[in-house]
Amino acid sequence: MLVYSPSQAVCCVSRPYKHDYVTWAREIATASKSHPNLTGWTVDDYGYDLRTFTPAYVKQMTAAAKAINRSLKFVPTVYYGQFTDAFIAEQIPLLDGVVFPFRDEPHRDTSWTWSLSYQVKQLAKRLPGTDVYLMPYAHPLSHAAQKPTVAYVEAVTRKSLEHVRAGELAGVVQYKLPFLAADAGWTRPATDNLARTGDGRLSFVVQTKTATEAGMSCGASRQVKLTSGAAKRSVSFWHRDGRDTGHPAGYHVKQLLLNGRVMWQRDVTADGTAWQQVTVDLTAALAGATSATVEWRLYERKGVSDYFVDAGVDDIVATGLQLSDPGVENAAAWTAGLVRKGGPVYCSAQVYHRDYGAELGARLAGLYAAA
Ligand SMILES: [Ca+2]
Ligand SMILES: [Ca+2]
Repeated sequence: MLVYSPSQAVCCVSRPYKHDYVTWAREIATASKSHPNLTGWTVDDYGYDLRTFTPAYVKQMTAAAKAINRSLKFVPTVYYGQFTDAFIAEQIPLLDGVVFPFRDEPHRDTSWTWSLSYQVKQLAKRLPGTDVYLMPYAHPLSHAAQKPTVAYVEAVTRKSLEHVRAGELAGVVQYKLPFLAADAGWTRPATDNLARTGDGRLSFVVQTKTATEAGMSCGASRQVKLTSGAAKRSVSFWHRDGRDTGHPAGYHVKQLLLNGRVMWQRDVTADGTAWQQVTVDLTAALAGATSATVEWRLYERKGVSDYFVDAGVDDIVATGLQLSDPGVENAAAWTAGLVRKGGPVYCSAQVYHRDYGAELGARLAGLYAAA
């Protein structure tokens, strides 16, 4: 059971006991006596409200609950950056565990999964003996550039279950997983599909109000085989972004690299805002080679402080090269080759699912059945 914290009052207040958490503790404990599936409760955004949740107050809360049901767990929600040494010393001994929402801190994003294992291992080391429940965002996270996709939630959940098996997490709690057709977010609007064709595209993002530095980048790289005897080798693809010549140039640059060398690049302010096709001839550069790495990348030529961009790539055609999933319809084919350098420049295969809840539910059920 989740109860909102005082700092969330602008949007949400849990009723009827509002911000009286001692009464919440007592009433949830009472309810748990007749509902054995109610085994614990959390306060959302707890780590932002430590002026309310002083050690003395938390002791009152847990004493009220434990007097009724000793086994009811209090596992408040704490973000990665809130696990300070002071929090660990003062708060952790009072708690039965924590819910840890994964959002790629110090950034804020629901497309990038590569920092998850590091953060889980850090917490396991710093909070020995504490039950940590990882919470993947299945519902859009405010101020994140992109909604979580099916492939994203599946990847976070799969990694989390591996950490459960390794004893580094106590469990996984899905944040607002749409479970029934009547739930918010069960389907996604067609306007969420930003692919040129089909449902998927590569996406390269710098979020609003996000600082970057020169040299940061994020790329989607793929190993390709060369078709033997081909007279010509090239890659053509479609690209688009929301910036045109009216916006400042010299910051975000779209690139195609071959074996780490830039073969093509365009500033996002060029080419308007419609899908454009380009063909890059790689014949000479690949003379004598049998395999190669191609990479689509967003590169920061200069750092920005608040300059949103979402650059898409779709409908790749490889000539004289073998590349699977050129239409970017299968996120898993691309995820292993994502490379982020230096900071909050994001890239991902964004594959839209109209029936988000049904598709995600089926994939998660498969993961939990195998766990
Ligand atoms: Ca596509
Ligand atoms: Ca443009």
